[in-house]
Amino acid sequence: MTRLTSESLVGINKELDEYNMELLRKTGCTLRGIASRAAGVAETEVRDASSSAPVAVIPITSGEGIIGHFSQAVQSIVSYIGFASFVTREHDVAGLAEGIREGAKIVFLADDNCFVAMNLSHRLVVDNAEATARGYVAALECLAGGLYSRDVLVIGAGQVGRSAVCTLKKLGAKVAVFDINQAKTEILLREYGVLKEENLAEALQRYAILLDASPAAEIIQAEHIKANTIIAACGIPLGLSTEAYSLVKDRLVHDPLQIGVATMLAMAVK
Ligand code: 2YJ
Repeated sequence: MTRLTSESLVGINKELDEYNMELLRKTGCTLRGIASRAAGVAETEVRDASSSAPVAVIPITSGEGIIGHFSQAVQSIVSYIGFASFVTREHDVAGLAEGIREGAKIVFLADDNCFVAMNLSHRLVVDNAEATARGYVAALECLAGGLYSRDVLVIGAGQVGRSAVCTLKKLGAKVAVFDINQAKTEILLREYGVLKEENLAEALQRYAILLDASPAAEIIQAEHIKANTIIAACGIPLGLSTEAYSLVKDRLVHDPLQIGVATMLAMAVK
């Protein structure tokens, strides 16, 4: 995950209802529905857990430090899914101690390299990269009306892209991967038997179902968008040109944090 900026997070809490409606309109599923599907739990199970698992979000100052609005945005998403939640007043170790003292059963915390949710009762650690991959694959599945035997192009073979490949394979999709670093694609070819695409512009002419997990901007252009193109784009920044975006926006799922965090929570209650 690219380091988020406070500008991209500032309005999240106020816009969750609107975003939820947008997801429902595009995919037929709500944020909680997508997260539950991604985690492999019934939505009722997530709802039931919400009354017994208070959540603390702990601001972490290490490395590049606190990102303005980050903890508040995470907390607002957790709260939107239905869980009692709070941001600790203290940071770092003192924040963790405060969260536990105040009764948190699940904690969220992130530094520059790692973003996790931990269910303290279940001794379970959920990583944001895996949750984001699973969440976006679930969103893509809803957008596509199923992925079994469908051709899917994954762009980017970093942590999220690799995890998305694994999830897509489990769903029976025919997966192709492009990464600017071909050594990374080679590993996925050996591990999962994916198809290796070497020329992105050319590959984009052939695929209609895309999962963009790359941090590159402007890689998807208007000429790549077909009437049936659908895109789940977890990469930041969004990899579409302005024109490509306007052509596909009703068949595109993209956000800075919401699907990843909601899926972390659904995976953490399992
Ligand atoms: O607590 C804070 O405000 C900050 N320490 C949050 C840092 C958020 N971390 C990131 O944006 C990292 N790029 C996350 C990397 C996760 C890799 N899977």
